[in-house]
Amino acid sequence: MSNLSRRKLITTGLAATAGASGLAVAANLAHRYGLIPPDHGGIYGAGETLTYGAQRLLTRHSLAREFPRSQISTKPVANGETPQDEAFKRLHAGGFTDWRLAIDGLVARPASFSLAELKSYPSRSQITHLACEEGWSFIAEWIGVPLSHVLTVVGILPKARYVVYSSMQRGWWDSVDMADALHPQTLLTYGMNGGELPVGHGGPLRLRVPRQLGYKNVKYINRLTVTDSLKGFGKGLGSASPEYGYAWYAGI
Ligand SMILES: Nc1nc2c(c(=O)[nH]1)N[C@H]1C(S)=C(S)[C@@H](COP(=O)(O)O)O[C@H]1N2
Ligand SMILES: [Mo]
Repeated sequence: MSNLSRRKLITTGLAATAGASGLAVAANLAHRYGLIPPDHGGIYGAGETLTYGAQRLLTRHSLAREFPRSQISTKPVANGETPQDEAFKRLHAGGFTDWRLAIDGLVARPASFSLAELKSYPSRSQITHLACEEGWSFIAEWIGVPLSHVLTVVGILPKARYVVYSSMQRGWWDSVDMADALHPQTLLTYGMNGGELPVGHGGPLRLRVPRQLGYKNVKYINRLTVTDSLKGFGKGLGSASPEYGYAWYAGI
Protein backbone atom coordinates (compact mmCIF):
# COMPACT_ATOMS: atom_id res chain seq x y z
CA MET A 1 0.00 0.00 0.00
CA SER A 2 1.40 3.42 -0.84
CA ASN A 3 1.96 5.96 1.89
CA LEU A 4 -0.77 8.13 0.47
CA SER A 5 -3.48 5.49 0.51
CA ARG A 6 -2.39 4.27 3.94
CA ARG A 7 -2.61 7.81 5.28
CA LYS A 8 -6.08 8.10 3.76
CA LEU A 9 -7.20 4.89 5.43
CA ILE A 10 -5.87 6.09 8.76
CA THR A 11 -7.52 9.44 8.58
CA THR A 12 -10.82 8.00 7.37
CA GLY A 13 -10.89 5.76 10.42
CA LEU A 14 -10.03 8.60 12.73
CA ALA A 15 -12.73 10.78 11.22
CA ALA A 16 -15.28 8.08 11.95
CA THR A 17 -13.92 7.54 15.45
CA ALA A 18 -13.81 11.19 16.35
CA GLY A 19 -17.11 11.94 14.71
CA ALA A 20 -15.39 14.66 12.72
CA SER A 21 -16.38 15.19 9.15
CA GLY A 22 -13.92 15.15 6.30
CA LEU A 23 -10.44 13.81 5.74
CA ALA A 24 -8.72 17.15 6.12
CA VAL A 25 -10.13 17.68 9.58
CA ALA A 26 -9.11 14.19 10.65
CA ALA A 27 -5.59 14.53 9.24
CA ASN A 28 -5.15 17.79 11.11
CA LEU A 29 -6.43 16.25 14.31
CA ALA A 30 -4.20 13.20 14.00
CA HIS A 31 -1.08 15.32 13.60
CA ARG A 32 -1.97 18.04 16.07
CA TYR A 33 -2.84 15.65 18.87
CA GLY A 34 -0.07 13.14 18.21
CA LEU A 35 -2.36 10.25 17.35
CA ILE A 36 0.07 8.45 15.06
CA PRO A 37 2.15 5.81 16.88
CA PRO A 38 5.88 5.42 16.15
CA ASP A 39 5.36 1.98 14.58
CA HIS A 40 2.54 3.08 12.24
CA GLY A 41 4.45 1.75 9.25
CA GLY A 42 4.92 -1.66 10.89
CA ILE A 43 3.21 -4.87 9.94
CA TYR A 44 -0.14 -3.79 11.38
CA GLY A 45 -0.06 -0.46 9.56
CA ALA A 46 -3.33 1.40 9.69
CA GLY A 47 -4.79 -0.84 12.36
CA GLU A 48 -2.17 0.28 14.86
CA THR A 49 -2.95 3.92 14.27
CA LEU A 50 -6.67 3.30 14.63
CA THR A 51 -6.24 1.54 17.95
CA TYR A 52 -3.88 4.13 19.35
CA GLY A 53 -5.70 7.13 17.92
CA ALA A 54 -9.11 5.93 19.06
CA GLN A 55 -7.89 5.11 22.56
CA ARG A 56 -6.16 8.44 22.93
CA LEU A 57 -9.28 10.30 21.83
CA LEU A 58 -11.74 8.29 23.88
CA THR A 59 -9.90 7.11 26.99
CA ARG A 60 -7.11 9.62 27.60
CA HIS A 61 -7.96 10.02 31.26
CA SER A 62 -9.46 6.63 32.04
CA LEU A 63 -8.23 4.49 34.91
CA ALA A 64 -7.37 0.80 34.89
CA ARG A 65 -9.65 -1.22 37.12
CA GLU A 66 -8.43 -1.64 40.69
CA PHE A 67 -9.38 -4.75 42.68
CA PRO A 68 -10.04 -5.54 46.34
CA ARG A 69 -7.26 -7.22 48.32
CA SER A 70 -9.22 -10.49 48.33
CA GLN A 71 -8.69 -10.77 44.56
CA ILE A 72 -4.88 -10.79 44.70
CA SER A 73 -3.60 -13.92 42.93
CA THR A 74 -2.03 -16.42 45.29
CA LYS A 75 0.45 -17.70 42.69
CA PRO A 76 1.54 -14.86 40.39
CA VAL A 77 3.60 -16.02 37.42
CA ALA A 78 7.13 -14.65 37.18
CA ASN A 79 7.71 -14.80 33.46
CA GLY A 80 11.04 -15.38 31.73
CA GLU A 81 14.56 -15.42 33.11
CA THR A 82 16.12 -13.04 35.59
CA PRO A 83 19.22 -11.26 34.22
CA GLN A 84 22.16 -13.67 34.23
CA ASP A 85 25.04 -11.23 33.87
CA GLU A 86 27.62 -10.64 36.60
CA ALA A 87 26.83 -6.93 36.96
CA PHE A 88 23.21 -7.70 37.84
CA LYS A 89 24.15 -10.54 40.17
CA ARG A 90 26.55 -8.24 42.04
CA LEU A 91 23.88 -5.56 42.48
CA HIS A 92 21.40 -8.17 43.66
CA ALA A 93 23.88 -9.65 46.16
CA GLY A 94 24.42 -6.15 47.57
CA GLY A 95 20.70 -5.61 48.12
CA PHE A 96 20.70 -3.12 45.22
CA THR A 97 22.30 -0.39 47.38
CA ASP A 98 24.69 0.42 44.48
CA TRP A 99 21.88 0.40 41.92
CA ARG A 100 20.78 3.73 40.39
CA LEU A 101 17.98 4.90 38.10
CA ALA A 102 19.35 7.47 35.63
CA ILE A 103 17.06 10.09 34.06
CA ASP A 104 18.24 12.15 31.11
CA GLY A 105 17.05 13.71 27.87
CA LEU A 106 14.58 16.61 27.79
CA VAL A 107 14.70 17.36 31.50
CA ALA A 108 15.85 20.48 33.32
CA ARG A 109 17.87 18.53 35.91
CA PRO A 110 19.25 15.16 34.74
CA ALA A 111 19.71 12.99 37.80
CA SER A 112 20.21 9.52 39.14
CA PHE A 113 18.29 8.06 42.06
CA SER A 114 19.05 5.32 44.55
CA LEU A 115 16.31 2.94 45.61
CA ALA A 116 16.22 4.66 49.01
CA GLU A 117 15.65 8.03 47.32
CA LEU A 118 12.81 6.63 45.21
CA LYS A 119 11.28 5.11 48.34
CA SER A 120 11.46 8.48 50.13
CA TYR A 121 8.97 9.98 47.65
CA PRO A 122 5.20 9.71 48.18
CA SER A 123 4.29 6.13 47.37
CA ARG A 124 1.17 4.77 45.78
CA SER A 125 -0.19 1.27 45.94
CA GLN A 126 -2.62 -0.25 43.47
CA ILE A 127 -4.15 -3.68 42.99
CA THR A 128 -4.30 -4.23 39.25
CA HIS A 129 -4.26 -6.92 36.65
CA LEU A 130 -1.18 -7.79 34.61
CA ALA A 131 -2.13 -9.52 31.37
CA CYS A 132 0.36 -11.24 29.10
CA GLU A 133 -0.36 -11.17 25.38
CA GLU A 134 -0.07 -14.99 25.50
CA GLY A 135 -3.28 -15.30 27.50
CA TRP A 136 -2.32 -15.71 31.16
CA SER A 137 -2.68 -13.01 33.79
CA PHE A 138 -2.62 -12.28 37.50
CA ILE A 139 -3.71 -9.62 39.96
CA ALA A 140 -1.18 -8.13 42.37
CA GLU A 141 -0.66 -5.16 44.58
CA TRP A 142 2.02 -2.91 43.11
CA ILE A 143 3.79 -0.33 45.25
CA GLY A 144 5.91 2.49 43.93
CA VAL A 145 6.31 6.14 43.16
CA PRO A 146 4.21 7.60 40.34
CA LEU A 147 6.42 8.21 37.31
CA SER A 148 4.81 11.67 37.13
CA HIS A 149 6.31 12.53 40.53
CA VAL A 150 9.86 11.69 39.48
CA LEU A 151 9.37 13.54 36.20
CA THR A 152 8.32 16.59 38.20
CA VAL A 153 11.47 16.30 40.34
CA VAL A 154 13.72 16.39 37.24
CA GLY A 155 11.52 18.92 35.41
CA ILE A 156 10.33 17.80 31.98
CA LEU A 157 10.83 20.35 29.23
CA PRO A 158 7.85 21.50 27.12
CA LYS A 159 9.01 19.62 23.99
CA ALA A 160 8.77 16.23 25.77
CA ARG A 161 6.53 13.71 23.99
CA TYR A 162 7.73 10.28 25.14
CA VAL A 163 9.54 8.61 28.01
CA VAL A 164 11.87 5.79 26.96
CA TYR A 165 12.63 3.21 29.65
CA SER A 166 15.46 0.71 29.42
CA SER A 167 16.19 -2.47 31.29
CA MET A 168 19.37 -3.91 32.70
CA GLN A 169 18.25 -7.03 30.83
CA ARG A 170 19.60 -7.02 27.31
CA GLY A 171 17.05 -6.42 24.57
CA TRP A 172 14.32 -4.91 26.74
CA TRP A 173 13.40 -1.28 26.31
CA ASP A 174 10.15 0.49 25.57
CA SER A 175 8.47 3.88 25.65
CA VAL A 176 5.18 5.53 26.55
CA ASP A 177 3.71 8.82 25.42
CA MET A 178 3.24 11.64 27.93
CA ALA A 179 -0.43 10.71 28.49
CA ASP A 180 0.69 7.36 29.92
CA ALA A 181 3.88 8.74 31.51
CA LEU A 182 1.89 11.28 33.54
CA HIS A 183 -1.05 8.94 34.20
CA PRO A 184 -1.70 8.54 37.95
CA GLN A 185 -1.51 4.72 37.78
CA THR A 186 1.83 4.61 35.97
CA LEU A 187 4.27 3.64 38.71
CA LEU A 188 7.97 3.08 39.13
CA THR A 189 7.31 -0.07 41.11
CA TYR A 190 9.64 -1.30 43.86
CA GLY A 191 7.13 -3.29 45.96
CA MET A 192 4.63 -6.06 45.41
CA ASN A 193 1.96 -7.60 47.65
CA GLY A 194 3.20 -5.77 50.73
CA GLY A 195 6.90 -6.69 50.33
CA GLU A 196 9.88 -5.89 48.12
CA LEU A 197 9.39 -6.39 44.39
CA PRO A 198 10.82 -9.89 43.84
CA VAL A 199 13.61 -10.13 41.28
CA GLY A 200 11.43 -12.54 39.30
CA HIS A 201 8.88 -9.76 38.85
CA GLY A 202 11.45 -7.12 37.93
CA GLY A 203 13.10 -6.01 41.14
CA PRO A 204 14.58 -3.65 42.04
CA LEU A 205 12.42 -1.51 39.72
CA ARG A 206 9.89 -2.06 36.98
CA LEU A 207 7.57 0.28 35.16
CA ARG A 208 3.93 -0.56 35.76
CA VAL A 209 1.58 0.78 33.10
CA PRO A 210 -1.64 -1.06 33.93
CA ARG A 211 -3.60 0.14 30.91
CA GLN A 212 -1.24 -1.73 28.60
CA LEU A 213 -0.35 -5.41 28.14
CA GLY A 214 2.30 -7.20 30.20
CA TYR A 215 5.17 -6.70 27.79
CA LYS A 216 5.04 -2.90 28.16
CA ASN A 217 5.71 -3.42 31.90
CA VAL A 218 9.47 -3.74 31.51
CA LYS A 219 11.39 -5.28 34.41
CA TYR A 220 14.83 -4.29 35.80
CA ILE A 221 14.70 -0.74 34.49
CA ASN A 222 17.64 1.54 35.27
CA ARG A 223 17.33 4.38 32.77
CA LEU A 224 14.63 6.83 31.66
CA THR A 225 15.13 9.17 28.72
CA VAL A 226 12.64 11.94 28.00
CA THR A 227 12.48 12.72 24.29
CA ASP A 228 10.49 14.47 21.57
CA SER A 229 11.22 11.75 19.00
CA LEU A 230 11.69 7.99 19.06
CA LYS A 231 13.68 7.93 15.81
CA GLY A 232 17.07 7.67 17.51
CA PHE A 233 16.14 4.65 19.64
CA GLY A 234 16.68 1.15 18.23
CA LYS A 235 14.99 0.88 14.85
CA GLY A 236 12.88 3.96 15.59
CA LEU A 237 9.69 2.02 16.35
CA GLY A 238 9.44 3.17 19.97
CA SER A 239 10.28 -0.17 21.53
CA ALA A 240 12.09 -3.45 21.00
CA SER A 241 8.68 -5.17 20.74
CA PRO A 242 7.59 -3.90 17.29
CA GLU A 243 10.92 -5.17 15.95
CA TYR A 244 9.46 -8.63 16.70
CA GLY A 245 5.93 -7.87 15.48
CA TYR A 246 4.30 -6.71 18.73
CA ALA A 247 2.50 -3.38 18.73
CA TRP A 248 4.15 -0.37 20.37
CA TYR A 249 0.77 0.63 21.77
CA ALA A 250 -0.70 -2.31 23.70
CA GLY A 251 -3.70 -0.64 25.34
CA ILE A 252 -6.25 -2.80 27.13
N1 LIG B 1 13.09 -7.12 31.41
C1 LIG B 1 12.00 -7.85 31.09
N2 LIG B 1 10.78 -7.27 31.21
C2 LIG B 1 9.68 -7.98 30.89
C3 LIG B 1 9.76 -9.31 30.40
C4 LIG B 1 11.06 -9.90 30.32
O1 LIG B 1 11.24 -11.08 29.95
N3 LIG B 1 12.15 -9.13 30.67
N4 LIG B 1 8.62 -9.98 30.02
C5 LIG B 1 7.45 -9.14 29.70
C6 LIG B 1 6.23 -9.89 29.49
S1 LIG B 1 6.01 -10.58 27.97
C7 LIG B 1 5.27 -9.96 30.45
S2 LIG B 1 3.80 -10.71 30.15
C8 LIG B 1 5.50 -9.42 31.80
C9 LIG B 1 5.39 -10.53 32.83
O2 LIG B 1 5.52 -10.02 34.11
P1 LIG B 1 5.81 -10.98 35.34
O3 LIG B 1 7.15 -11.62 35.11
O4 LIG B 1 5.76 -10.12 36.54
O5 LIG B 1 4.73 -12.02 35.31
O6 LIG B 1 6.76 -8.79 31.96
C10 LIG B 1 7.22 -8.10 30.80
N5 LIG B 1 8.44 -7.40 31.09
MO1 LIG C 1 3.93 -11.32 27.92
